[in-house]
Amino acid sequence: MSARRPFFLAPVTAALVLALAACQPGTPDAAETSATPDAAAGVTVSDAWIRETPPNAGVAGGYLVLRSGSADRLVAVETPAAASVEIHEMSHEGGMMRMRELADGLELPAGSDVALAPGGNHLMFIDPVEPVRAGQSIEATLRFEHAPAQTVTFEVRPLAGDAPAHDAHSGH
Ligand SMILES: [Cu+2]
Repeated sequence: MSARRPFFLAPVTAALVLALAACQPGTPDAAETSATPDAAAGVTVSDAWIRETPPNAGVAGGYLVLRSGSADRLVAVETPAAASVEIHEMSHEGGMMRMRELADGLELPAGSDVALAPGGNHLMFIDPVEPVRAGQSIEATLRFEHAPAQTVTFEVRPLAGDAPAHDAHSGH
């Protein structure tokens, strides 16, 4: 009797596998692919932060790392926390560092990290609605040429935030 069981079970298992496989094409699998961002088209955002500003500052710098699975472009950033947000690049002009708006947005080559960081490309939050203070967070929506828009939480870091050795070790 027991010798027949494998023959009986095998077709049932095969049928189940086929039924499950048939369900896959229409099923969104964003949750599964989030662990391997390069495998999917879409943009992964990490380390989003804004530098704390002195009172009455007219602008605040925003930084983050973007990684797109396919060639894309960051074209706009919107937030209720500032009058507007511009995407700026830094360039040397006549020996001086100057910043200017990237009118066509920021290029995101497929599969590489694009870092916006102090001293380089950055987001410029113009006329913050309230002073930008360390410990707060600010939400902003990133719009891309191809990928769906994405709302990101920017953590506000202290003015000395890009020199962590100073405050991190001062206690001991
Ligand atoms: Cu700027």
